[in-house]
Amino acid sequence: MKKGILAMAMLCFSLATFAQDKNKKLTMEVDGKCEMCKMRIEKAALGVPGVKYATWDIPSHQLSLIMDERKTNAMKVKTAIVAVGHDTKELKATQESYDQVHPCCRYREDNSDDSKKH
Ligand SMILES: [Cu+2]
Repeated sequence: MKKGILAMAMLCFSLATFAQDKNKKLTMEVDGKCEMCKMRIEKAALGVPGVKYATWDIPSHQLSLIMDERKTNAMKVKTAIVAVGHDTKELKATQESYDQVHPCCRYREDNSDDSKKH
């Protein structure tokens, strides 16, 4: 009985270790428009302790990350990104944070009438 519990504990431990990759690669969708958004998004992502690499692709809106899962997780990165005003799929920026982005970066107004802006 005791051996069984020990084996289970060891199995759980090894699974947990396996699940926590120190160089975990992942991509997530982040809304944005331009080079300025790219810099803002990457800076926010890299500002999260444990994030080693972050690059955001303008046309695809994909943020590619390499992170130490023992130190951080996708949710923390998303929280940092919405804090600077960029929406992710699961988490949206508050109106307040969104209002802080540069007017040319107002990605939410993409579908509005362009003729009014120019
Ligand atoms: Cu921008």
